[in-house]
Amino acid sequence: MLATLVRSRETVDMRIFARFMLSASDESHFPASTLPEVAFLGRSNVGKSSVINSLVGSKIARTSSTPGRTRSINFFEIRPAGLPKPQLLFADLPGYGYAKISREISQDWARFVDPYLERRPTLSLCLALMDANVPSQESDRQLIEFLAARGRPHAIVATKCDRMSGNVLAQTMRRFAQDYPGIETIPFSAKTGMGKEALWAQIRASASVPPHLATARNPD
Ligand SMILES: Nc1nc2c(ncn2[C@@H]2O[C@H](COP(=O)(O)OP(=O)(O)O)[C@@H](O)[C@H]2O)c(=O)[nH]1
Ligand SMILES: [Mg+2]
Repeated sequence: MLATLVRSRETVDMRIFARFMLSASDESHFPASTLPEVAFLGRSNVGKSSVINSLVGSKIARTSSTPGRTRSINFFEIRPAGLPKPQLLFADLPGYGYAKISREISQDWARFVDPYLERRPTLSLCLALMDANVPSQESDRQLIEFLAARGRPHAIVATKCDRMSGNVLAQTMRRFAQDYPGIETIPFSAKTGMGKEALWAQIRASASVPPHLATARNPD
């Protein structure tokens, strides 16, 4: 009896299924607000799509080495294996912060990103991604101020931490704590999987999704 129980625990399917829903460049195209939603924000090339792919364990969000390609909000449905329905949505937002395209981008922001961040009723967590390898950016500070001013729950994901040694990483995390006091900051690497469990825990806590999402592991 016990052996059967143990075996069945071991074979619980922990996979995450993610499905691309739609790409919206206008408020009227946003999907219905029926599930808790997590927004991924940050400068172009910071690693937004890579973080999403790493969390769900498949290449669902398109990554690019050309900055500023995403000019719309890409929505994904997230469903843990064994549950019949999606439990939450991920939203991959357009990047900001590249001078060359900043005017177009800021028009996009005014037209549909600001309204999204201001009014989306089910938005339960905003993840502000910041490259751990580059100094603190004015545009990132502005984003955090924007979110704080609107009372949106937010956390920082420090990306590409595989590029630094343990010492430098510790220093960098102290710098984040100084620059953004009181804001949860998760060191992350899409390459090594560092921070993946911590980020899932944060997402689960904010979205109140079933506990096994937090410990979900994907086959390599
Ligand atoms: N070394 C390293 N490179 C990364 C990591 N995450 C993303 N990148 C690289 O950074 C570039 C931009 O990534 P992408 O996810 O497309 O960024 P986005 O524009 O914010 O969606 C790509 O060349 C990725 O391969 C990471 O954790 N470590
Ligand atoms: Mg992207």
